[in-house]
Amino acid sequence: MSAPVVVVTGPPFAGVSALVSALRTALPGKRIVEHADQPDAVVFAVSAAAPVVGSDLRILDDAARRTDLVIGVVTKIDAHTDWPTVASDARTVVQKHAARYRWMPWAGVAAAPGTGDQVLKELVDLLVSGLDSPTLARRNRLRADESALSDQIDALTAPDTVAVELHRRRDEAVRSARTLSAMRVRDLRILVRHARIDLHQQVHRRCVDLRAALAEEAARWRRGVDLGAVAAGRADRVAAEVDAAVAAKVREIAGDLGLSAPPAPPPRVMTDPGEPEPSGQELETRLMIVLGAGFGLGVALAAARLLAGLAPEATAIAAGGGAAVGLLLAAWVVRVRGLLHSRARWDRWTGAVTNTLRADLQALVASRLLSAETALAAESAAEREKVAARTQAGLAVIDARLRERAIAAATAVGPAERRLSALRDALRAVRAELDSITVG
Ligand SMILES: Nc1nc2c(ncn2[C@@H]2O[C@H](COP(=O)(O)OP(=O)(O)O)[C@@H](O)[C@H]2O)c(=O)[nH]1
Ligand SMILES: [Mg+2]
Repeated sequence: MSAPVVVVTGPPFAGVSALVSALRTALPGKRIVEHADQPDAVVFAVSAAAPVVGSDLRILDDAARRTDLVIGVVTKIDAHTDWPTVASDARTVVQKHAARYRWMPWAGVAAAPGTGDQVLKELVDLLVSGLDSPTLARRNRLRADESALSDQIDALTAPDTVAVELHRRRDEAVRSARTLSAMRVRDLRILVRHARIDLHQQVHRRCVDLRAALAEEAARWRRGVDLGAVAAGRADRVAAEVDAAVAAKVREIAGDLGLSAPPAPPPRVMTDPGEPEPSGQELETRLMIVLGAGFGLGVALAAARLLAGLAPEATAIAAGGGAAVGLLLAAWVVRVRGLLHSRARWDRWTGAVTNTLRADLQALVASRLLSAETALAAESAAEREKVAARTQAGLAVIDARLRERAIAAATAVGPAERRLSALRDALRAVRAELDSITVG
């Protein structure tokens, strides 16, 4: 007869390897291993330093699938004086986990103590008497049957994983279609709002620059220069730049949303700023001439007196020279005054030109963005409809497969139920037999 096989198992660092080598020395007639398919006994080791957790219980279940004799062990009791508490907690957790562990014995061991003697006797005694039991072979066989029957019942009652996966894919398709459509609408609105702010700032900046440039031109204006034409040329250029900026923004928004840019509407007709106000001020001009003449006369008299003083014999020439100087100065004063007046007029006019242009460009930005938003929203809605149609088609395929599975499951339900109840009867019988042996 071959040597009985004892598996020692437990969570990492529980002290399994140390316990295996200690048991090999203590029980030379047995095969002590860490893994075996069908052991005669299982030692489940947990460290006195750590409570039992869910993953530890899975290790125990796996090891004891075909073995009824399972002994619980708390290791390293030399280093942890509170080990009885740990042992009692471990026992409670394991008992709660499965009814079959109700009668499982527990012992404390110190297989490789840091200080002091090895403590192994209680475990060795439990193993020896357990392995000697005449009913062990039968109990282990029944335990293997119990596990096999439970596996078959689990397989029959397990949820249909394909159907679960199909349901998951269905939910995801619906969710992503919904998110996509909500995102598109929100993104379009946000992008247009940002574009509007940016373009209004551009209009403001360009108009401020234009105003400054035209004010400079007006300050330098000379007779004969057509500042009206210069201002019109520059305003056209600014309008063309803003128009191009709006078109670029619309293309950018469309690109961001994966839509095609709507065609640009025909260029907007700009408001004609009109001619500068007529110089008009007749009264002022006349007043200027009178004042200029008075000033000239004063200068003429003063100059004549000065010249007469210098050359008393040539009074007539002095009077003539004085009159000429007076006349020249009077003409110059009137002319300069006229020039300054015209420059001020041009300056006011260029201010009005820029204000009109600004209002026009702001209206252009607003109307172009509004029509772009409308066109893009329509295209996006069409796109969403296409996506929705594709999603619907995908859902129809999934639903058809789900229906197929449901029908197949419904037709198989009779035989499956019969098989399940037979398996459950068999399991009950195996457990009853196990109980009778344990109790008896
Ligand atoms: N104090 C003490 N330490 C132990 C005992 N048994 C094992 N150890 C220590 O616990 C650690 C893990 O031991 P090991 O046998 O390798 O655990 P395994 O990972 O379960 O195989 C090692 O550092 C051992 O020295 C013991 O009885 N007493
Ligand atoms: Mg080890």
